[in-house]
Amino acid sequence: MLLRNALSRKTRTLFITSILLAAGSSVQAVSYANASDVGGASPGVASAEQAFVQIGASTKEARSRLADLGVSIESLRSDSVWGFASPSVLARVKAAHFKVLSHTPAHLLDFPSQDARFHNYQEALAALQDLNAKNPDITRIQSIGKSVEGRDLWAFHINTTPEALASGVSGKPGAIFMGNHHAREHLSLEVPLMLAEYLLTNRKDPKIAALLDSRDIWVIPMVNPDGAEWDIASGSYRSWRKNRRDNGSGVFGVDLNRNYGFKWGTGGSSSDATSDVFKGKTAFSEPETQAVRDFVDAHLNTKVLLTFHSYSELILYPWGHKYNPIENTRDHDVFTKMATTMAKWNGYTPEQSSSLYIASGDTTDWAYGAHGIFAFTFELSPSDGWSGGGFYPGAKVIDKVFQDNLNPCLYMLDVADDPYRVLGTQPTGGLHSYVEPWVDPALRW
Ligand code: 0X9
Ligand code: ZN
Repeated sequence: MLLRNALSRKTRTLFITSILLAAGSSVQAVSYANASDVGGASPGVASAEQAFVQIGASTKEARSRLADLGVSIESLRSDSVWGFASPSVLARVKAAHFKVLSHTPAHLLDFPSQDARFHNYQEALAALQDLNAKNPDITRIQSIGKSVEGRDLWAFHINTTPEALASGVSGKPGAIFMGNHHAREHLSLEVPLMLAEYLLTNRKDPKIAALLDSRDIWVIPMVNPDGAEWDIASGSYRSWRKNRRDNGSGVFGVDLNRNYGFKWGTGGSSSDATSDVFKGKTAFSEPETQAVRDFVDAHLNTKVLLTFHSYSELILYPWGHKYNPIENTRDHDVFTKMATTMAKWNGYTPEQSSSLYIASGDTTDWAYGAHGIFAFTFELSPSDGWSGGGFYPGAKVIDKVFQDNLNPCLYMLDVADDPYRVLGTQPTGGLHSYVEPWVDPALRW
């Protein structure tokens, strides 16, 4: 029923289930947030409110045009997309003769429950501190910068060489796992956090020990703490995406995944500050993206990077700012081989990110474009927003989503020493027997 791109991958027929945080959730409001403000626009001013809209669009070109106009596309099928649009974005969409098929003010969206297990900022830090306390010999917590509102951006370092741990600099091949660029994508924090926990809990397992001994591992689970806290601070989910940059006139937020400085602003992002895909005033205008940039620039041993987002069950690789594939065919082959291999474990759809829609300024285009890092975006579960809960699938999915993505993460770690070796068809002598070209789905690491 659906076109290739829209179909084979996802029916991302979204629905944003929730906005309201479950009563009794342990997620706490924080002092930073002004709970009387709603959605980053003028409180209570209906005309400034974001809306969740369905817009007719049946090609990737039409979707890219909508992204250009400032729509934050969250879900798509063959004939239309769903996404968020501010009033001014919506006006431009209509002026461009797109059909708006449905329109739901953001505050009317439904809500999930039982989300206490998700980590807020303090809880995420506490979880890292706990892991650090249990594994002080091979872990360290480091701030890589501060958010717009002054929160530390925490990085969790795992390295078995004491000098590397102390200095934060290692000669071992590096892997970075990141989460929560987008505020409402809370599951994208849980998975890297659980990965750190898994690696340390199983540190005596010979296979894991071999990985830990030979890799420089960084987990940066919450790149956008202000936005994530804002999303939950009132006790009701706000479906907030951006950071909390004050753009003036009661308008807040820059889309951090449009703010990286590689081909910044060349499509699929907006200069309208009210847009959910506002690219910021300049490339790397935001302290959060600056922190990631500076961190990666200072860790040139980084070979692979995985940034978690949600949702749709996709494995995305550059380019995202244009439809053309990566020019370096060998690199392109590595990306596609890694993506298809990882997809055999998690069942996600591997594809170039611009097949979804063109978007410039994202993490992976920059990491690969600036540093040649094999950088992937995972769009976690659910595949479908209507039945799956969209950004708010509930805590019940956390364990399965982590398990689905464990082997892909271990594979990323494994191949980090030399990602080009995935092109070989023979056993590589790597740490594991994921022997290409087949992958045994039952393989346990
Ligand atoms: O639009 C995004 O930033 C990502 N999707 S999300 O629903 N998590 O917001 C996808 C980015 C993929 N990259 C490009 N299409 N360039
Ligand atoms: Zn995202």
